[in-house]
Amino acid sequence: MKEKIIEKAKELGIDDVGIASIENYNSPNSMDIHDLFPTAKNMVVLAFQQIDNMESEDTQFASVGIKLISDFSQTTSFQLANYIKTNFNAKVMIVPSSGPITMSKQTSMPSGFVSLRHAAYAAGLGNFGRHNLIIHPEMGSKVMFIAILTDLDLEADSPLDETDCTYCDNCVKNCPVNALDNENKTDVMRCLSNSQPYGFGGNKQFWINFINSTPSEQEEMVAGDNYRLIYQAQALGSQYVCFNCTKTCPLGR
Ligand code: B12
Ligand code: SF4
Ligand code: SF4
Repeated sequence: MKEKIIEKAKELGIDDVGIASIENYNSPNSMDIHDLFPTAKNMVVLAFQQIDNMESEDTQFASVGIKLISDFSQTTSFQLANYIKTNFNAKVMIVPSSGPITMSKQTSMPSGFVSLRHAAYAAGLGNFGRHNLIIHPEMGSKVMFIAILTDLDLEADSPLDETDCTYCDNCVKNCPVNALDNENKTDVMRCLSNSQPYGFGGNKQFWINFINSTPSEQEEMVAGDNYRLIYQAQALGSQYVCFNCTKTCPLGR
């Protein structure tokens, strides 16, 4: 069964696959998987190599790379999930590449229902680096993940004991807002404000300023560049404009 799933994944263009048992998945700050899918036994974790848009100096062009990989991973994971469901008579649920996330006023920190980094670690697809991201043995830091939760019995892979991180500190030194200064903990609010200036925070601030402006100022605001960038980020779903911690990491092909 496991071999057939891996074979199908490769046929769909998925770069790597690992299996994690729910028992081995340990993300203390995320939801209990059984609250989402009570009979879940395993996670089929899928790894996707990022393309090189992130290296472009044009932030909008860099940003669409994430949108492209996200669309591809969403489609192929759906196809693979359907294959598992149909061929092995299993229940399947997909953890998409970003949402859903908790974004309540109380917790303030965005947190995924399921942590794909911890899932990838449990599935043997890599280990944490100094940038708090998973480093894949071949793809290095330029890799993204999706997971399929299933009630199927599958032989789980083992986590990798060692990290490939060389602690060269490129990621730390190149973070424009020092969000990686403290080891094992990204300063989420610093990263968010720098990497997603047209995301939720920028959008909220725009409307607060709008409410406090005169009608003629408001007209100028909605015709201005800032609003156009906010609109585009929401419409395209590509909100990241900083990739420094990923693109300056020398690991990977
Ligand atoms: C919300 C979110 C964000 C938020 C907040 C992140 C956060 N709270 O940790 C913000 C906007 C800041 C963000 C930024 C980025 N993100 Co993001 N993000 C997510 C999302 C949706 C949820 C993450 C989450 O739940 N975190 C909360 C909990 C789980 O984190 P935590 O318990 O505090 O975990 C920390 C510790 O475990 C620690 N840690 C450090 N060392 C070690 C060692 C071990 C052994 C262990 C167990 C843990 C550990 O690392 C964690 C971070 O501090 C995931 C997708 C998903 N569903 O998982 C993508 C995800 C984590 N993001 C991803 C990426 C690529 C990025 C960015 C590079 C964006 C970009 N420009 O492309 C930056 C990188 C920032 C950085 N260097 O940390 C990828 C990571 C891929 C990878 N190779 O690991 C993910 C998995 C998306 C995906 N589908 O692949 N992200
Ligand atoms: S995405 Fe940018 S701001 Fe966020 S941690 Fe990485 S380098 Fe820093
Ligand atoms: S840039 Fe250097 S320190 Fe940062 S994750 Fe990559 S190898 Fe590790």
